[in-house]
Amino acid sequence: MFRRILIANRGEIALRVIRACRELGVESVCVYSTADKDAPYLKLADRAICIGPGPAKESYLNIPRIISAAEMADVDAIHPGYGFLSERAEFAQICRDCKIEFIGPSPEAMAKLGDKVECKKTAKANKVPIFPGSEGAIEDEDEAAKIAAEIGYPVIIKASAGGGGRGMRVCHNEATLRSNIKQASTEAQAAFGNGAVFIEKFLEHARHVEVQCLGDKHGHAIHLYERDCSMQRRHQKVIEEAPGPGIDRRKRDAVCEAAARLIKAAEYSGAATVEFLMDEKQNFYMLEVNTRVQVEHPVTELITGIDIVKTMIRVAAGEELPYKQRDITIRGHAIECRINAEDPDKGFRPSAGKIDTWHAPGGPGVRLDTHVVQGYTVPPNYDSMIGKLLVHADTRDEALTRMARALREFTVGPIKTTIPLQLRLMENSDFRKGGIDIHFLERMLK
Ligand code: MV4
Repeated sequence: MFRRILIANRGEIALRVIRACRELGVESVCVYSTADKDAPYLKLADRAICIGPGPAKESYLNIPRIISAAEMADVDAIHPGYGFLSERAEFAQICRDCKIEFIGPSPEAMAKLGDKVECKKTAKANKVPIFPGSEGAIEDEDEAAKIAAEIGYPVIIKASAGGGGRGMRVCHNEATLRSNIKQASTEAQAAFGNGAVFIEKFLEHARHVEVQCLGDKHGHAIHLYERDCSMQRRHQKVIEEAPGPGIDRRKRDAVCEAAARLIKAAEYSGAATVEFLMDEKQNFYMLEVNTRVQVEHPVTELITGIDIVKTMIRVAAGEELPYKQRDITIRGHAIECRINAEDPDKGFRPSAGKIDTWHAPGGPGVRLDTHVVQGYTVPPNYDSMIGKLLVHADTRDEALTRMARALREFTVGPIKTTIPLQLRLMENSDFRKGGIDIHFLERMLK
């Protein structure tokens, strides 16, 4: 096991990794920007090192500063958390060059799965269902039009290096497809330094189902079942849950086994999430692979009893996965609400500032992952998530009721949060039925 780990992140995920380190008996070194200098979680790390000013480019995204801190603190490994440098293959490569273990996949596995065209090729070769479309990157308009005529409209243009909905265009006919393809490629080149685009069949009504996977450096890969993350707005998830409501046993096994197959084929080590869209008949199609620990990983921890962050650290240190697939079973139902410092009544405008009132919920089956305490000031520099409220119960219905109860206990002020919206959603009859699609929330807010 490692002696000491540097955490190249901030907020609740930095605290989540500090806690995992403490339980593993590993020292933690947290880096921070001046905007986070008073953050209380820094006191829980064994050491905290300032790496620069508030803007992420000068701190949490600044590779030389992070590597300098790692060298100075003499760490064995770096945990990147999510966001920031977590999915940058160059960063994983620099860590390797500096003989610091990157807690995540190899740069090769990251690059292979992070490139959507490459990822789809690997998926296809391993019988993981994908949307029909171009086999690789599209070279010109005529080629796009020919493929679209075969698969039928609507089609969607995506950037191979894009992700999380960036660089996508839906086309309902040949004219719009032709006029969009070049522009999409030019924009992808400017945004991602890679102009490769591809097209696939566009699915209108779908659920977002993603499968949590774990791999080790000895060729093992398992899945920890799925999460449903359909409750989202502008590609920002608002509520996640596990298992996916109403998914049949056979479909569940099929999607989860497909995801684990892909991770194994990529010789992946660490935590990965394979994203799928699922239609009304529970047919599923792979979208992309996230090569990091995700915000919503705790819902999976609650239903499986497995500590995903500790397992990531163990496999990065070279240990074999301590679980076989048959050890993984689902117990009950878990729901997560992402608590954001935003005002849902004002277009989800960020609501940074000092938190004078913070009464956190508790009691049976409640977990709160947050770096916030009463008196904490939310800095304006970063994303607006201030915590994740989770519940676990025997059934989905009990979990929904428990979440409503916990949200009612939660008092935050004077900043605005998403709590009132999430409380409304817990009482929404369509959500309670289960199986809402990815457009539900935006439809409801209109
Ligand atoms: C799609 C799609 C429909 N058909 N691909 C958006 C994020 C990126 N991961 C892929 N996305 C989509 N890809 C096909 N072929 C619809 C979306 C999509 C979406 C997916 C997941 C969660 C929310 C979404 C919101 C809008 C569109």
